Amino acid sequence: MPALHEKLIPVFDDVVRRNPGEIEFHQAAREVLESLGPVVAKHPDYIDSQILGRLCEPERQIIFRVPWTDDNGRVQVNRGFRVEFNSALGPFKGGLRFHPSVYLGIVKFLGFEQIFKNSLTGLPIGGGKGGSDFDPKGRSDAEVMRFCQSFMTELYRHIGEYTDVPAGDIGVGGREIGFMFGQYKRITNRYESGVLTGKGLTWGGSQVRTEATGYGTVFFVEQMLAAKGRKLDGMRVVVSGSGNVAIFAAEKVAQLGGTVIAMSDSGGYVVDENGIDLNLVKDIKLNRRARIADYATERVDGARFIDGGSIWDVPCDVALPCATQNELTGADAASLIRNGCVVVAEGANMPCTPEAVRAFEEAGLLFAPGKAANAGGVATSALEMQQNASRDSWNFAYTEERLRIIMKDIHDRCLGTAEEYGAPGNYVAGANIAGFTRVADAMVAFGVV
Ligand code: NDP
Ligand code: 2IT
Repeated sequence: MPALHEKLIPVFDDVVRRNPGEIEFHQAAREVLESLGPVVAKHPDYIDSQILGRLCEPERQIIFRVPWTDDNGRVQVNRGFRVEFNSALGPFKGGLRFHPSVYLGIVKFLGFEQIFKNSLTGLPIGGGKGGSDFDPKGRSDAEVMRFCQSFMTELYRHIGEYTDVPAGDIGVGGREIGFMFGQYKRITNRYESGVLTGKGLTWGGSQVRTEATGYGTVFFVEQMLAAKGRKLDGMRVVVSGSGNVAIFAAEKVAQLGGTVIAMSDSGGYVVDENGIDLNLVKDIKLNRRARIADYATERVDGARFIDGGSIWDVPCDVALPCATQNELTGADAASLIRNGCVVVAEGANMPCTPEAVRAFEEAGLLFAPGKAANAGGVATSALEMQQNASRDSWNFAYTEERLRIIMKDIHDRCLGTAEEYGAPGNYVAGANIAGFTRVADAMVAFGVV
């Protein structure tokens, strides 16, 4: 592991001591702290005022019981979380994840990342995250509705358009946001559109929010390539996952002339050298909520499904990990490098292990961390809040252009900051430092709160 600045060692030790067993949170905190050596060397006041110590401690953590009844009349009990990490720049903002692997350490890692990501967007949003260990797989719409209603029956008292604004993440899409908004509206007797983002287009949602994370990641890649005088046109792209982020990343790649040759889900991956048929993926994953394995059986001409294995063994020019944390290991990175990959951009949150990121840096690949590359989703959520606040709605083309400009600004801010702090071309350093300083300066201004 790269060394930490001596002033940051106690900060990291405290994170480990105070949050035992929360390994994903330790990993996310360490990644940010490793970048901040040059910042604390230049600004000792950040250490004196304990900005780092305060940043690593959530403002508020809520854990609650979520009881609900399944279709067989049996009572089920899940655990709900909301970690309100930092509100220096605006209301807590970040998604809700429903997945059996969710526990406090996952929610905290995601909430911590969200602080810096949201700061990077330049928009007025703080950082938070929530979710549940509820597994939506195989559940009927009625079961998902009852779960969401029970979840919101507790969560509603903690959120609000000026307080905390949740959205989707793994396992939470338009259907779940609808059930939760309906319950919030009923309990509070208020049509408070700005309390959740990712809403349906007829009831306060924004154009482009569904597409925003994936599209934004590809806009970011476009900028990285442009900085090297290259284009996505003609490149072969591998996208892991086949959920919200993956599907719309793949769609934008195709629009810009690239060819997506492989996608995956938790059961394995499909390779289609002719270019993945996205309409089929959308039908399988979004409409039928089925498995990516079905792609190979339904599209017979040349597509193959690999059960297990690693999607990163498929040779490509561009790799977009868009599924989940730590899905791309050091060994996967070695295989991408060996096969001549030139760009890796994280559509998911922390999908590359620290070993993988180090390997990319050593090999001189272009690597974009999630807090920069996938910030388009939350940025468009902030645009949704803006439209809700002004009771307005913008058209698709205008909103997409706003997203494109935001991603270019984030890209340029990362490169400019990396240069300023002596790490030219290092998007990890640029994203962490630029994200951090904006939050830190607001915290300094507020005094010890
Ligand atoms: P979805 O639930 O829509 O899709 C998740 C995809 O990843 C599915 O294909 C799923 O496979 C796969 N996946 C999930 N968990 C695992 C796992 N443990 N192992 C292997 N595959 C897995 O989620 P999103 O597309 O919204 O989220 C994907 C990533 O992007 C997450 O890291 C999320 O935090 C991040 N993100 C999402 C944003 C958003 O706006 N939605 C914004 C920024 C980042 P299966 O169908 O088999 O479960
Ligand atoms: O990780 C993320 O940025 C998200 N899941 C989106 C959060 C949001 O509030 O839109």
